[in-house]
Amino acid sequence: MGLGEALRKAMDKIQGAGAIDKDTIKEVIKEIQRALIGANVDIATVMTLSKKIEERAFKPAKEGMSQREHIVKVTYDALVEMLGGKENPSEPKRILLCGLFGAGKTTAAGKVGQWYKKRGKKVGVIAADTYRPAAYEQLETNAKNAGIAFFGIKGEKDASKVVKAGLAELEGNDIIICDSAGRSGLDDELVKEIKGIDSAFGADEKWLVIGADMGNLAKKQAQAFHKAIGVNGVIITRMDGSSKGGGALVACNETGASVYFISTGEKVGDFESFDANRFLGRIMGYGDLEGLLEKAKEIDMENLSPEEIMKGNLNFKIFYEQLKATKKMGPLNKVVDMLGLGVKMPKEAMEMGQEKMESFKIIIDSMTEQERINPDLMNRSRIERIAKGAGKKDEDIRELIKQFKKMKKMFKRFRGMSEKGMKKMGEKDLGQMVQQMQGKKAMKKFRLK
Ligand SMILES: Nc1nc2c(ncn2[C@@H]2O[C@H](COP(=O)(O)OP(=O)(O)OP(=O)(O)O)[C@@H](O)[C@H]2O)c(=O)[nH]1
Ligand SMILES: [Mg+2]
Repeated sequence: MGLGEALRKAMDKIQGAGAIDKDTIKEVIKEIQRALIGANVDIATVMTLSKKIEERAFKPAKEGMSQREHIVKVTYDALVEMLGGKENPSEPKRILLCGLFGAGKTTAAGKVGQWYKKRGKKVGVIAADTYRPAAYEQLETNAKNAGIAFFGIKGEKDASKVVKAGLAELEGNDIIICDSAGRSGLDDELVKEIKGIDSAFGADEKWLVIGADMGNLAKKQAQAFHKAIGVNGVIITRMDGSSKGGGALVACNETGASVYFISTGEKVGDFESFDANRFLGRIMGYGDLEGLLEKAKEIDMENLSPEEIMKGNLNFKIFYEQLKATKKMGPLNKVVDMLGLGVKMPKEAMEMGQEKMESFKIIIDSMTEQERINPDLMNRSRIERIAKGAGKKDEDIRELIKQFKKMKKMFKRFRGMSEKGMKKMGEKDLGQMVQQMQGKKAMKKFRLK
């Protein structure tokens, strides 16, 4: 059982409990402890967290929040605090990557490069690992895959020399990343080498690359690197292949060196900026609820009736509001994905252009109120009448009806999921979720039965 599943099980206990009393809390905390220890989180940290949850759990819930919701929130917040995470710098100039053998530095060099490149930066990498024989070629390939500039001097053994030449060659890039050699341990030789590279390179960011499989040992390593060369950020790699990732994350957070990125595979795109909320939400199977709610805050769906939608009573009025909302939220598929529901939106509805939306609006305006509320009334003569009134072709009306039916079908499927999947999410039903999206109710991370 992975960390996410184990934590979810603990949360489910709160939902399943008849009454919320001291025993329930104790049991939940025990489950959480088991989950964290299983992920190699250090015991002392687990105990601190347990205490924190216990202390906060019995404080009165905020207005509008049930005791259950309060406890879930308290637990979730404590977990987020424990995981830490800080936004990675948006304007780094020179990033030096360091770490032990096989940590994933050379791979990360390409990943970091692509990450910033995608955000409009011009990026180059320097191959300052003059230790491993094929390091030059490996980084060259990674740079190519990432679409960033590369510099190295084949056969050169003096890393500082390479760095100096690289800085001159890559001048004009917004960001320069420097790969360095690893060793089996942080010995004097490695410290000396990294210091040498750094004095030639002048890093404003020194990031330690560390494998998730280190688990809570990551703490010692991060501390040692920090003491020796002054690390200010961490990249945790191989999050895809180790159950100890949680432990590594927590350990790094404790050293005060923020985890900026996590690497989740060998490909250059398997890389994400680390955010505790998102991470936790995802591993626990809640989808990126926080991210969704953030987006939803900006949305105004005044006329949308979630209950009606969920009953399957989707009509043209609601349909139009829904389209408008979809438009504001960005691709709805992404939204659905964030919720972890695994449902696909009809492509046409997601990619609908502004023009088409306007056209739909005009058509819906030309309907009678009855037609808007009861789409089943639609027949040939009505279609012809609406088309005339709206100054559109019959096909346009038929297309709207087609889109409408697709959306209706999708909501039906949502409803089916609300009975299974949403329970897992801790949501009472999708209707409530839509209400949350509307911002009508207080934004809560989870809604419980
Ligand atoms: N599954 C998985 N593999 C990874 C990840 N990051 C790196 N790797 C693999 O780990 C191995 C070592 O990665 P490198 O980037 O060469 O590590 P390094 O720190 O540069 O190693 P040295 O230069 O020898 O110190 C490679 O086979 C990578 O493909 C990751 O996030 N997930
Ligand atoms: Mg390397």
